[in-house]
Amino acid sequence: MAIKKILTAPDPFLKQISTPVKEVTKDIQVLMDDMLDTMYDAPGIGLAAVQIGFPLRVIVMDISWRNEDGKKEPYFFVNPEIKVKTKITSTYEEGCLSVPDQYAEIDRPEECEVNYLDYNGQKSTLHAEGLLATCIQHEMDHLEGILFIDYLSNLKKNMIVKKLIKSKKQSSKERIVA
Ligand code: GNR
Ligand code: NI
Repeated sequence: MAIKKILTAPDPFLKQISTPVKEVTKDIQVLMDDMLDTMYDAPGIGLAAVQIGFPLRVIVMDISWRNEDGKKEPYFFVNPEIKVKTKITSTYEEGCLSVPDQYAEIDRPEECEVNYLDYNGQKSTLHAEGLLATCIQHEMDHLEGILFIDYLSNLKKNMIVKKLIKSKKQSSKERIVA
């Protein structure tokens, strides 16, 4: 169990296409455990392996743990593939741990069906709707090197990227002073 550093835009590492996992080995399970710790600590509701420096097709999610009852319901996805998605879209205000403190409304298919391997390497299918559907599609974009800001106009995207670069410079200065 370990908390890893989350890479942030415009790091070119986040732009790459992640590689399928051959087999869900103990190493992959350890990676998933570390991803979950990192996600809960951040805090976030999803994380793709590439965000902590492993460009593999692995995602963890838990959209329920910040509810009142605080019960954790983690989902693990290895080699996920979207099989069906609805033409009807819904809009959510999205954020991303790799795009800190920036939010934007994004349209995505309202429902989708995903095939994947679970934590134990078993083939599974998930029918997702609402926030779950939005989140899995956001995470699957990470596997293709896509961030939610890529859906915005160039103007909006450039403004966000400039802010991110500025705050990165600022925090590295603070590290030198400290
Ligand atoms: O924590 C997160 N919240 C979120 C909110 C709306 C849509 C998508 C997300 S995913 C994000 C965590 C993250 O960056 N995962 O890649
Ligand atoms: Ni993200």
